[in-house]
Amino acid sequence: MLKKLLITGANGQLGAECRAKLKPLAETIRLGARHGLGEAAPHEEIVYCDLGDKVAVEAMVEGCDGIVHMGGQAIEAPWDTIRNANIDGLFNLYEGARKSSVKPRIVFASSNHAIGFHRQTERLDAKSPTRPDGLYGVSKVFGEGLASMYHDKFGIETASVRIGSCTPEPDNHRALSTWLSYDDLIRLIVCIFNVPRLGCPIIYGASNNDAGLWDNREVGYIGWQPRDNAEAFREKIEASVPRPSGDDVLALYHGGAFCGHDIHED
Ligand code: 15L
Repeated sequence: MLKKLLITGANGQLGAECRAKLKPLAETIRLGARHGLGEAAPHEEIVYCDLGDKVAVEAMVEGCDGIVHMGGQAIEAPWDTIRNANIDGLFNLYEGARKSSVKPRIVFASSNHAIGFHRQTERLDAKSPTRPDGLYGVSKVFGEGLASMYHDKFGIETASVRIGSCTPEPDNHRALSTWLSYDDLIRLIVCIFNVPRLGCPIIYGASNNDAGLWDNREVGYIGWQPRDNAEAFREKIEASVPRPSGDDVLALYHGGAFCGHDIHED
């Protein structure tokens, strides 16, 4: 059992899910966000900080033997926003980990948008080249690189999870391939903290979807077996969501709509 698990972005959709379900993993859960965490339960500590604030982030990380980093900018945005949260913010987090009195194991919420410009006709694994589909995707590639460097140089273990579409249920045709159920996400995080030697793997965060595009055989040693399958929602989606045409980015690329976004200026 972990002594202290930090969940960043704990007020976000996935952070809140982790807050609700990861209690059995640690004696104490430290929750980080800029605002909106409500009352702390007896096993919780609340820390408000901006990821761009180095001193505050290092203090937040100190003493945590596990980190689930869900914080940061989660969709495409102007560069300043991405740089503060996902570039400077992630560097601050890893510097906190390097300087901490305990070496944490980290789950980094990377994204499918690190490989978003690969065509959906290709199946990808951890060795496939990155192919980001926007500034947000580039920041996730940066994060994976940072994790790799802190592993090689300082022995800090990170699982970079390229999360697909993590929602209560898949809600469009692309998500029939990219969906990750909340329960499979939680099961994955538990496996990441329980495996004796983690290393620094890339893991595709998708459920056991019949229409899946990603191959996780390289990380079989983690013992994660996703159980949910987006196929159960196919009929509902076919009946309620128009199918994108074959030349629509939604149907062409792993990253879907993100591939069609322009650079966001302020
Ligand atoms: C992501 O990385 C986003 O954080 C999320 O909002 C979804 O857009 C998801 O990817 C997706 O590709 O469905």
